[in-house]
Amino acid sequence: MKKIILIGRSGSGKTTLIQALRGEKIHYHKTQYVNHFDVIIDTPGEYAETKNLGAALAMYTFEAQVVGLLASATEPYSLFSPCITPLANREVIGIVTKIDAPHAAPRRAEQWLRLAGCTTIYRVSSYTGEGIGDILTHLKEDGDRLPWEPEGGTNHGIQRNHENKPGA
Ligand SMILES: Nc1nc2c(ncn2[C@@H]2O[C@H](COP(=O)(O)OP(=O)(O)OP(=O)(O)O)[C@@H](O)[C@H]2O)c(=O)[nH]1
Ligand SMILES: [Mg+2]
Repeated sequence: MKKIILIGRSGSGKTTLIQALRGEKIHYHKTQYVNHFDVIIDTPGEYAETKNLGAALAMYTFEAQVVGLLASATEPYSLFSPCITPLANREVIGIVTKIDAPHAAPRRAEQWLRLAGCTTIYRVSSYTGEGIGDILTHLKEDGDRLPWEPEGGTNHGIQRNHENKPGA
């Protein structure tokens, strides 16, 4: 699995997303996944909210292959300035969280992430599991087998039905 670092304001759902990505409700194949799911870097929201601490985040992105910028569908304003993604010398994806929440506005959050420079954006709910499998699929590398893929199978075996995905 590619290593991802999650960045977003405090309360945007980073830690909860990590729990959903780790899929506590399902059984992973230990030999393939025990380390792979230790490749998510959680960061405190305060780092993204403070100019000086933001520099620390920039350093941590070097530890990851993919940077995940989070914006919750319930956020009243965006933390991210326009066109910031080129600042990270890594692939940057956008993740809209909390799409299940009452009064969620996922389209607005997605537009903010696009403005920040993200071209690939996933909408997820860590509560219902919607979209979680899509992020895992994005992070998959050759030789990785995701939990819903058959043993010895190929990519053709991926089921897009999120009922079979972690957290569902
Ligand atoms: N409705 C809903 N609430 C969520 C979801 N994900 C997280 N939350 C809630 O949002 C709150 C903040 O979630 P955290 O995962 O702690 O947020 P964080 O980004 O790690 O926050 P910091 O550690 O302070 O930076 C908690 O009360 C979660 O239960 C979601 O998918 N849907
Ligand atoms: Mg947290």
